[in-house]
Amino acid sequence: MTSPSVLEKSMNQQKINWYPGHMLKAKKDLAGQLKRVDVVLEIRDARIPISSINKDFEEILRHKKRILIFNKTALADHLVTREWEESYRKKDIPFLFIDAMSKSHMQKILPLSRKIMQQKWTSFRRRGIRPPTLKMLICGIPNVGKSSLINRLSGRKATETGPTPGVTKHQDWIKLGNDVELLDTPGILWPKIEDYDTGLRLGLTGAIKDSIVGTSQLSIYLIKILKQKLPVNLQTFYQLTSEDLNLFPEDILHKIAENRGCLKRGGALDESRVENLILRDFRQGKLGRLSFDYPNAANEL
Ligand SMILES: Nc1nc2c(ncn2[C@@H]2O[C@H](COP(=O)(O)OP(=O)(O)OP(=O)(O)O)[C@@H](O)[C@H]2O)c(=O)[nH]1
Ligand SMILES: [Mg+2]
Repeated sequence: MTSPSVLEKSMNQQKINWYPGHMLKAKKDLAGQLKRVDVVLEIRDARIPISSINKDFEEILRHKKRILIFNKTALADHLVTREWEESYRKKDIPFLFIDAMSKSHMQKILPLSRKIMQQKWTSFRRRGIRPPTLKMLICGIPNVGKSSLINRLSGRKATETGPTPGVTKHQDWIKLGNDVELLDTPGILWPKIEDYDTGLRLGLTGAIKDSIVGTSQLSIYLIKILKQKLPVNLQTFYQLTSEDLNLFPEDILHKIAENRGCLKRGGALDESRVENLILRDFRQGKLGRLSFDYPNAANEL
């Protein structure tokens, strides 16, 4: 079993930053809007379909029409994504695997939402009532691409986006033509992340601030996974030798620092610089497509 010590320690030390009041408020605000919306788009990260589940949503959204949207598929291992699609096909919930950077993926969302509303709208029409505006709420963990998706759907910069979690601070209704409205909401996590791997996966994919988990932990964890899953990419991208790959992750990080000249004045290795470098390379997709959660029973990497 993995020791939860460091992650827990860093989270406990920073409790104030960890579950800020605005997340609790965001959860209440979300629940408060549900009566007004027809369909909820719950966005998850395609690289971590399990770790990006906020169980609080299960409770809040249990009576709502919901579509699960797994975003950032262009960064996920496509074979693993295919397995996930297979597994979701067996479940009784509409879902889409998309990438908000791809225009063509966007075209599936509105037709699916309208299809979900069809029965209700048909009964409206039968009674001579014009179906009202389709109102959709977009929710999910932080930094998963909620606002990017809204911008893509609306074809303009309707809402702010950014690479760090917590960019959207308030709810915001965005009009899409004459008959659709989308509600952007702040990202929400749950108060206590019990599982060590879940915390690190949320950290690596950007849902939790680096300062909370720590760039040292994140980069070591990432190297461990890259060693197993994408050793060739790791080796070639950072000009490592095949012997280097047999080293411990901490030592591989040092090799990368040497190769990339991450040095402090005086020549010592600049650990924080190399940690940030590898995290940035990974997040920009330069190290290859990587999935962390698997649909089969053994979810371990
Ligand atoms: N590669 C890739 N990057 C994406 C995708 N969707 C969003 N991003 C990037 O992910 C980061 C977060 O996007 P946002 O749209 O701000 O995410 P959010 O869920 O609204 O985040 P919060 O408002 O902080 O909760 C930005 O840097 C986006 O450019 C995607 O599908 N693929
Ligand atoms: Mg946002």
